[in-house]
Amino acid sequence: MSATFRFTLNATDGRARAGVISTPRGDIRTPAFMPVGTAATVKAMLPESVRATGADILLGNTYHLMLRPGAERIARLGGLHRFMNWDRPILTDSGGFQVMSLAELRKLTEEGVSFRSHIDGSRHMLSPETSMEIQRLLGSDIVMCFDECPALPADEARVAESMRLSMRWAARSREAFGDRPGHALFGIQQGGVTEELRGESAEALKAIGFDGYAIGGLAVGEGQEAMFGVLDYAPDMLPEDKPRYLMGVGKPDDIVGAVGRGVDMMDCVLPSRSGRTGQAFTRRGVVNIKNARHADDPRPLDEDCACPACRGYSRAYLHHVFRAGEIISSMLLTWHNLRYYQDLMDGMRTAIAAGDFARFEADFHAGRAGGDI
Ligand code: PRF
Ligand code: ZN
Repeated sequence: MSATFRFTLNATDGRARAGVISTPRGDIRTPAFMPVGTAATVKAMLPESVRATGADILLGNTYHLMLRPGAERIARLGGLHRFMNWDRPILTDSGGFQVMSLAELRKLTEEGVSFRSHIDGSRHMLSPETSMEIQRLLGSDIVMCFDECPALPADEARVAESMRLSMRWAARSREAFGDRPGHALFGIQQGGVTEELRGESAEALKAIGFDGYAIGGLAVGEGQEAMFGVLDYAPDMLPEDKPRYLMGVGKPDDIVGAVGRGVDMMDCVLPSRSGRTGQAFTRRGVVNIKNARHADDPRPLDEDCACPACRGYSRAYLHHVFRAGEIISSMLLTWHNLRYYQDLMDGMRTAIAAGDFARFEADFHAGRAGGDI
């Protein structure tokens, strides 16, 4: 690992951890939530607004950006940071997961995945080598290994075979990534919900050596109980002195449970996507702003939130602009949801530093138990 990319663990409380990932583009306070900026934008938000919610890092997607507008074009225009006007750290996912969920006519071989674009039907190939090259062209600060995430339900033999392919791809990703000071490469553990396979995957990744370790293959339909079951052992299989990233998670209670089990980083489309469908996360639970009972409600979405949507607008207004299909509805609800997620992370970081995480978790669940909001 380069001296310019460093993880410092500042406090632990039970299995929960608080620290800082230092990068040349700025610090990432952990536990960290990464808003998703798939197409070089966090939808409905200006980058400075995303920063104002408290985000230290964004997630971008190799799959979408290679198809549109193209990695070479972004490189010619000065890289993804410059292109989207976000100068802080960016983590990019490697594309394999998105190919499997979005692309058409996929063909998986030892070499990689060939597929047709879901946008225009054009043919493409992703492999560990091409994924590393695209993420280099984008200028990503944290590059993810090229992996395969089996669709669930899948039998254990299929999950084992897929995990072993991902581990061979992890070695090829490491080799193709090379030595890039200031940039990090994260491995991705697979193995479904089988402890032995998770262990085998962790050993394979540690033998290769990465700057951080992701837990992949979860939140793919197994349910929270099964996911927490895996998180009861999976983070402890990974190096203590490197960041641990749970990919594609999750709802607020998933996030609190994951942090309590030793996860340092997460990403999810939920706060931004829900903002566009009228769903708001609050300290007292989920509010569906389209519901008629908000039509005359002068209260803010969340009394304890300092975001622009809660400081300046009533539920009645938010209900009206959502029903009217006004663009400001997506802007305000996305801002609120991202702020809620970042406040949640900040609360956890503070609680871990104070040795108070158990109380934080109890208060979090009690606050949401209130019923009708
Ligand atoms: N692998 C990659 N990206 C991902 C996942 C994975 O397993 C998941 C699973 N929740 C989300 N995003 N590369
Ligand atoms: Zn708010």
